[in-house]
Amino acid sequence: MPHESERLYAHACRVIPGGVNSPVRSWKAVGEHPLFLQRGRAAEVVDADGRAYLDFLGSWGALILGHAPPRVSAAVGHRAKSGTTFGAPTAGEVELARVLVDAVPSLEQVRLVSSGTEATMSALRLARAATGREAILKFAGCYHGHVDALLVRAGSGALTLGVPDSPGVPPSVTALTRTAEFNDVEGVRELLRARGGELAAVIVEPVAGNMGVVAPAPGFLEMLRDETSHAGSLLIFDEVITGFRVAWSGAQGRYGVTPDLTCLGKVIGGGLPLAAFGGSRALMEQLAPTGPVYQAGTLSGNPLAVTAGRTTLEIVREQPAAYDRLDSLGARAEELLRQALAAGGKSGCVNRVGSMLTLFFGVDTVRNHSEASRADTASFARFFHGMLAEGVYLPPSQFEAFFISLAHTEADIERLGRAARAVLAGR
Ligand code: HOZ
Repeated sequence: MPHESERLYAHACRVIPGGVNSPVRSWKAVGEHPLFLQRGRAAEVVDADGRAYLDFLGSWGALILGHAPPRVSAAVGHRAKSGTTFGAPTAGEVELARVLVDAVPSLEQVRLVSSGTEATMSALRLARAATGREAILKFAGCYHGHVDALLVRAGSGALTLGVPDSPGVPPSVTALTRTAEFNDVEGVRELLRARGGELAAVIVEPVAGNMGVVAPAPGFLEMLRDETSHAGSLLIFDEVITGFRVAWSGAQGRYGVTPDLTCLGKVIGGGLPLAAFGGSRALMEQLAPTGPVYQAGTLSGNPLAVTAGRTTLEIVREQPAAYDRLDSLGARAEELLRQALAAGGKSGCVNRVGSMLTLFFGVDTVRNHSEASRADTASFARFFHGMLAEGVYLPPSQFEAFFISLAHTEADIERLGRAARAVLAGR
């Protein structure tokens, strides 16, 4: 392990549990200790020992423009000079809210918060208040942040680290959480017809990103929309990853299915802590102060985060065919990774939606959590370290997504393919 990262990690472990502030970044799923990163520019990151890597983690999907886009950095720097937080409304929040409402079909109003976890937690509270019901349904392998009620058969770190139900989450809280299999169109239809009347909400990542990438099966999202409408429960799309990632209008625009409530995060913060949840005016006005449903935050709508988010979205909007470009870079990456698997004589498959993709080892298809959990995590771990040695930085778990940004070039994608081919051929 590089010297400086090792030194920092040893020091970190004394003052931070496991040396990290979020478990998946500990590399527990792939072995060895994490690299400490010190800077990034466009598609490249540099570790604490000065080694450069081509980055496909992109801060877990937050960096649609890559690292440190000069206009975003300048805008944040400028904003910081005139105050970083007031705990009072600022004009920028309204402008960002306007962009979100205009872009995302389900939104008439949004409330800004600081993390995806806050967004899903608040959306659930609102759904329960609005319907007067308590139970909710989520899908195995979908991850919605570390909200107590949603840490049931969850993806991401909960899946990677083998702790689907965390100690400290009272059984009485999760007793209200029902689970079903992602993409099981007929099974879930039946369940919703029988039990939908008990549910305040069905929450789903419209493209699963936390058991690795899994696209919705044809008809799955449409079925959820129809059946929740009949049952009088709310459909919540967790678009923390997919919002402004798989289309300007999110997965709901890409697939043409409009939920009642939407959670956003990652891209909309332009690399700073910012998230949002929203829906119709009638629902959102049930929140305090217009309504009785309490939700609040000292740093909600933080001026720095709002500036980073607004500037990022402005730049994306100015780029002609930004999402076509992300799609075509993604398609080429998918093709090259498939070829690398075949050339290396390895079994596996590549799942992709736009610029988010996962290379699963040892399985031919992954359509849900049980198929994802059969993936060969040891092969992934070897691949991860092999790629690192080739100068390519991937998410440190089989059950996460590679993210491509607008800073990646065609040459970067070819380099990803060459590295994968070299690693999988065992060179
Ligand atoms: N929730 C992220 C994985 N899907 C991990 C965040 C982090 O470790 O930074």
